[in-house]
Amino acid sequence: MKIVKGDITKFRAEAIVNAANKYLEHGGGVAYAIAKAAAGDVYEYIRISKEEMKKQIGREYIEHGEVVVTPPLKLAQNGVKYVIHTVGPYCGGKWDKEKEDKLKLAILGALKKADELGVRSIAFPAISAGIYGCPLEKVVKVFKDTVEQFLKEAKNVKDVFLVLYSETDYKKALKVLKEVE
Ligand code: AR6
Repeated sequence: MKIVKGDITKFRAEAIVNAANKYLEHGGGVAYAIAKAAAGDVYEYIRISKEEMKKQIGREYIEHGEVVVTPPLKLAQNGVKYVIHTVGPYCGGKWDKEKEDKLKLAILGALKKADELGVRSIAFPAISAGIYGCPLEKVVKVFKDTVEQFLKEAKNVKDVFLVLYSETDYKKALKVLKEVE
């Protein structure tokens, strides 16, 4: 697992993960950025996402751990084959075991789907660490633990990246890794 600084919409990986909400509305944050970069028109990507959710899940919302896959459209130019939408917990600054379990499910759901699709490289944003207000340090720690455990049994996924958007978050994330190693 590698931590990198950058914009996930410019990142080269076979799959990129979206930190979505349960309705796949892509109204802000990284979700908006991915929808815009993929389709140009955000509403068009929301429409595609909802249509795929109906087909793949059979409902108009997803639970933590459930994921929806959408085509990369313009992101194909970065080598992206799939966008995998997952929903993390809402924290609002609070953190407890329940949030941790929901975050684990969200990360694992995306990893398992990628593996099933034959993906070798996958990039994640810091799920729930933005608008959903979970502490970045906790998110990074859960991410590292979940990925390491998953990679022991993965068939196809080899490279997992955590893409941090701001310099501050990137530095914080590196510090967490140093502390736990
Ligand atoms: N590349 C990488 N990371 C980014 C980018 C980018 N282009 N843009 C933002 N981030 P957030 P959440 C970081 O709020 O907390 C949306 O409206 C950002 O700095 O996108 O899971 C959804 O539709 C932060 O560290 O996701 C949901 O309603 C991380 O991505 C809600 O927000 C996640 O921030 C989900 O909230």
